Amino acid sequence: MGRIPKDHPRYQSLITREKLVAAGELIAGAGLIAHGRGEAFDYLLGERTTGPAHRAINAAAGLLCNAKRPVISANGNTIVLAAPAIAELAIVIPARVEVNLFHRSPMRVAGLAAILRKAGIEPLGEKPNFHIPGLASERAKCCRTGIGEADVVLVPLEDGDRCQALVNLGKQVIAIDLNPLSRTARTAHVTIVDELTRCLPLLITAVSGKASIENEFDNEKNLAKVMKLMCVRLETIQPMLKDE
Ligand code: PTJ
Repeated sequence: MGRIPKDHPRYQSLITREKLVAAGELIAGAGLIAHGRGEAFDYLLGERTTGPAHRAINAAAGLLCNAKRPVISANGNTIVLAAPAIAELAIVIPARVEVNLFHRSPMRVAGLAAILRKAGIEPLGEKPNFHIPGLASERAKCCRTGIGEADVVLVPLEDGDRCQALVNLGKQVIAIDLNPLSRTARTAHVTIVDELTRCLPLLITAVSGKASIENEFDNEKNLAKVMKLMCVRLETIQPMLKDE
């Protein structure tokens, strides 16, 4: 990892990038691109957890606490950036964690599962025996006792096709995605538009307090509020830039 001066104004952001790069082949090439896209949307949010994100976190906690078979689906970016928080969340819910990759290879699955084991949980995913119908990508491969039989699935950094396939299978889907315009964000039942490592501790706290179910939660309306916040932020930044 290259040396990053601690007083760099974007120290945390640079450390996160280095972490992804240092993970080598455990991160898909496309995972680096996905991270950059996430960063761009996070700028528009002001790099903070917004009100709509807090509401989505509560709605997600309600779903997870009341699920019979909750599963957290974890990909390369999620595990490399947040394995300890994913493990903690899985323990407090409690839920199973399944390694499920878009760019699947035995080496990546084994390496990522090992990181989760080090974080204290035994993940599923290394021996898939279930196929998500209607999905051509490698992400269709999963475990019957995990994603296959889950009633609620948490999918951080999901791709749109699989999110739709999980919804078609009758699962309640919770997405974490900084892009409120993505197909995943619009297809999931609850979308937390927030940065993964920022919102996981909040989700753990909400689950620990056994958050009340947000029956009133409307994903479409909540996403519209997020986009409104982004527009307001751009409008308020613009005059500031003109003054410079
Ligand atoms: O590890 P694999 O093989 O399963 O591949 C994982 C990636 C991320 C490559 C795969 O799932 C993928 O291609 O995802 P997408 O379709 O690029 O979508 C990723 C979404 O996550 C984008 O909408 C990003 O804005 C968003 N995102 C990226 N980083 C973060 C994020 N959202 C929350 N927190 C982040 N740190």
